[in-house]
Amino acid sequence: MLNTVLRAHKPSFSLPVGSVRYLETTSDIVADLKGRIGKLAKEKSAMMKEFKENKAMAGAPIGALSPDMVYGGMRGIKAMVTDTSDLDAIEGIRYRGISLQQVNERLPKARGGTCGLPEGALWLLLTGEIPTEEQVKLLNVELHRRAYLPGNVEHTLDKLPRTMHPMTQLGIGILALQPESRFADAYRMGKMRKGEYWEYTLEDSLSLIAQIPLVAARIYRNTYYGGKHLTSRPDLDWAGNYAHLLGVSEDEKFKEVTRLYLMLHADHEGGNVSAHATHLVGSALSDPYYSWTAGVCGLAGPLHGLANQECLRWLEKTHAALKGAEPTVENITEYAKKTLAEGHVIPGFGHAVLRNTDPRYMLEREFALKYMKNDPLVKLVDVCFHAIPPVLEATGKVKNPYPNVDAHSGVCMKHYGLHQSDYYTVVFAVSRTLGVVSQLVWSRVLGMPIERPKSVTLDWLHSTAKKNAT
Ligand code: CMX
Repeated sequence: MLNTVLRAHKPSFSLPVGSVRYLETTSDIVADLKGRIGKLAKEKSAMMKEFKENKAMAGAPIGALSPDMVYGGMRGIKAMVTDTSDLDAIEGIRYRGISLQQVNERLPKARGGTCGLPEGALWLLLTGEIPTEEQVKLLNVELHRRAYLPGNVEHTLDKLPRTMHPMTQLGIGILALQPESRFADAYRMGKMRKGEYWEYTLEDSLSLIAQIPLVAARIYRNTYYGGKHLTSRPDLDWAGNYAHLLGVSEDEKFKEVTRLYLMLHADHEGGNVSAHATHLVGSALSDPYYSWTAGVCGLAGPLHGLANQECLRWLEKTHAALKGAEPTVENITEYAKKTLAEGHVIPGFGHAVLRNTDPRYMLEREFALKYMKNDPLVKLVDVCFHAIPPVLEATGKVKNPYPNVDAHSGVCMKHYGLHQSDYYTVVFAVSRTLGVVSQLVWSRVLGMPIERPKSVTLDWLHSTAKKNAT
């Protein structure tokens, strides 16, 4: 059924050390994927065309702009188009209009599993359709075929200091893969027409998705297991194989929680730091490897992706401070107040857009209460769920006092032996690759231009606001 050919590629420019191989794809599943994206593209392109032809529609107001939005991190400014997912302040993230709860229920599962497969989420993000089991199976075959790392990339990763933060290693690893980009190669050689940009972006995206678990697992095994690596299992799905490569647990539930985690974190619309950074860099026609490296650097920030590592640390510190006492709403309330009084945020609570408990948190909570409810940290998370929102509400300034997904993820991972919290954001990044590359493909489908917003000086903002204030 599949007709995929690996061939040695002979590019015209000088290559770094190592064997760079390109994948020439004519597989039925990639053709199927492209066909479905193409079908949706017709519908979406018709909308774009209408904007281009109808000046009144293109210039119609869609919201007012005020100085607090400009100096306030651009909150509330509707300034990007991202079709893959949409974040509702109350319901949480929806992949192509479908709530995460529904996505989890409707996506194909691994044999014996209950969690939607993340590669199914990729299909949904790209095409707007829930894939069949057969499509997900074939997509996995395709991803396994693309799952290799050139020797020079392995060498680069293996030579990094073990003390370097895993996210720094990940950024280097993805950038080291950049010479694999078919998009960059085709652009450089002038052999790609504008209408074909998205197909090359899709090719790179699929390869990057196939490669990133290998990079991430290599970083993990180099950093914490003395460079002893495991080999991929082609019988496993994308996330199950990643869990296997990490090698922390033989428990099938670890594979299942990894599938859940990678499905839940796949996409979070376009304005968050890592997605926006990826989109911005991609808008300069930098290829997916360059673009996602930029996003990964943003994900490494403590107010964004790094929060899940901070979160586990905070829970561990709280657990230690209890000195063996059971967590209660009373003692956790006191501890949370102390954290605030010391001038720290409570990691895992609050959100820039959400105004409710994160549904991703609820799905992880459901899993945790089903499979690990006696774990002391799970018990602590459960008490935090009840104790912390009133403490944050009482500050009078926190817009969303409820937990976000990071408040639960670390505990689920630690339960199965993945306890190195410095590594957590890498797992997040593996998952988020699915969303950001889907967004890149769609930016190229829709022919989005280079981003170049206008900045203003503070003097201009101040004097204009003064003049216009009523
Ligand atoms: N603990 C203490 N204070 C908090 C808080 C928390 N969990 N969440 C918000 N606040 C504070 C803010 O620091 C801000 O204080 P100042 O006015 O003194 O600066 C005030 O409440 C208002 O903030 P906000 O409008 O409610 O939230 P922001 O949009 O500014 O920030 C976020 C959102 C996520 C950075 C913030 O809630 C936070 O720092 N949370 C803890 C870190 C965290 O969990 N990050 C992961 C987020 C998920 C993700 O993006 O992936």
